Amino acid sequence: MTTNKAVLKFVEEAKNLCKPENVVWVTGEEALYEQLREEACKTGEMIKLNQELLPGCYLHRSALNDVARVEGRTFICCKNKDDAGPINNWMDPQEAYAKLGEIFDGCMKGRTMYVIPYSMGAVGSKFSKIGIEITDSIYVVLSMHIMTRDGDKVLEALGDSEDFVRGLHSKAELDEEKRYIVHFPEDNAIWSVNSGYGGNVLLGKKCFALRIASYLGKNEGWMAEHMLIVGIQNPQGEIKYVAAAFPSACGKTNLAMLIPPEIYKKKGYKVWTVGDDIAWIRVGEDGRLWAINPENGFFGVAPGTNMHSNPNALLSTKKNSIFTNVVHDLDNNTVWWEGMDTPAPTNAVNWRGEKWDASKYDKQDKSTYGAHPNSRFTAPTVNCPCLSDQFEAPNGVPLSAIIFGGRRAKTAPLVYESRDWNNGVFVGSSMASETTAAATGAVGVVRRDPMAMRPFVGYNMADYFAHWIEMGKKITNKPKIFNVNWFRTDENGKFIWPGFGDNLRVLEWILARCENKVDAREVPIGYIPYAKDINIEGLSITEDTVEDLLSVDKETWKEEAKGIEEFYAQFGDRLPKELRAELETLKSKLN
Ligand code: OXD
Ligand code: MN
Repeated sequence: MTTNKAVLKFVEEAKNLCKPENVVWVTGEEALYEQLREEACKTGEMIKLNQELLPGCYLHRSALNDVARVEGRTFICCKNKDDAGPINNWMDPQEAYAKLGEIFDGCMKGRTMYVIPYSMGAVGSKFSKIGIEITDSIYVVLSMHIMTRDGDKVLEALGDSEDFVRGLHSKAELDEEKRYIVHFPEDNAIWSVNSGYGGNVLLGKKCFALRIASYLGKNEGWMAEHMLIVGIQNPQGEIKYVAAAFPSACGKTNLAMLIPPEIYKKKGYKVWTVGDDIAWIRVGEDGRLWAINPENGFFGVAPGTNMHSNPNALLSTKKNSIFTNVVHDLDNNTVWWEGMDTPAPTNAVNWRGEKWDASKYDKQDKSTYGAHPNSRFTAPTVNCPCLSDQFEAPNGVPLSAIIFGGRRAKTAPLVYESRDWNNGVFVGSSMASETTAAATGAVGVVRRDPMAMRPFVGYNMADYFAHWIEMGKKITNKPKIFNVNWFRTDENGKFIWPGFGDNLRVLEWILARCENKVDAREVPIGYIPYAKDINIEGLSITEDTVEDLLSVDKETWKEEAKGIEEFYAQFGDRLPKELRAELETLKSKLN
């Protein structure tokens, strides 16, 4: 426990509102987690898996109506509606407190309220920030234990300070109609109710480390980004770090844990994971950008993860992990999902908790799936075989490059480099991708997703763009900004680029550009590689295919420029003039 008055007041107020039967503080002692695991297994909230094959691992099933983030029910509640901007849902803070207050009132009757002190970033580092999450869900307590640094050591680091994010969560009745994920950036507070799905309830992640932190970053002069951080070690042993933003489910975790192709391995290339989802980025004393991963675990999408696509992610889940909404293999009490490289179990239960017949599986028919397409694992970062030795570095790692990307079948080339910082911000601001299963709503529709932050900016997106432009003025030693697209398709809709580990070939070009070791060709959208400079040794594609992958079709891009202009229109005068100018430059270069 603590004597911190602000923490005690926060807990007291939550107690008075939610009226739990009792209150348990998460101290960090293993005995408490063990007791909670046992309790969750008794009530059916979790299933203990085969402890020989998967030590410390559990299976959880969410409610059927509660399997993804709910962007339509996610709100930014600041006093002035314009400060939330045209992309976010907005609610007046007083109205939100009143409306949710009613839902929270008495919602924990007969239940235990858990108080989780947690740190985003290494405990005590000046890069880190502290949160307290109050919840009535054991699943949340145990998942936060994996995803963050939690317990008494965090309260010690907090001391008497009032500087912590106040997070209140209740699964309440899991009522979809009363489900709200609400942020109060001006009060450093998050209220989440009627959901039990990770992205809505593990408040340290999207809610704090992106939405609230992006707001704090704007005010304090740093950046909270939806980016992986990865280190590439060359045969000389030098490691260069890049941060990359992709919309949800574009293979971010795969890139963060990339396995070099054989020929690269032989030469001595290695890849080190710092983070797979979120980066907090500051300007260092040396004028470079430095990034930390504020999380302590991976909340990865299970389907498609296998020993070929991402062995490091799969191996990360082999102990002390929680699986949500995957297939339960009853024969050996383990888990399975679509895209696993072992045969489907014959005696199994699907994510809905029903007996599952794998032989009826039909890709076109979701009702036949064993695992939910957005089923997840929560795995400790320490399990990752390629975890960077800089993972705990209090000041993070220096960035050589920032990479944006998305899923574009035709428009964007395999890779291009922006002309300078502001042009790079333009590239990030106009990013687009096809929607995926990570968020509820239509799948396969193209949507603009600036810096992959569309669902995660805690204030007006136009001001967020302005913040990027402002940051550029402070970085004396700027990383270069690139855009990649692994997802170009041929006339049959097949991916042209092999992707996965072979993406290292593109990263190699990017790093060579950062060190001025390779030339590039100027095209209207920026600089692209000469095809010969993308190493295709050992691949079955030819230099002509690379030429194709790098092609920039002016007519397609004129359409793209129109799309950007339409997207920008909603920001009105708040859009930074620098971005307007970049758009005009693009248009004139295309003519
Ligand atoms: C996620 C996401 O990381 O949806 O879960 O971006
Ligand atoms: Mn994400």
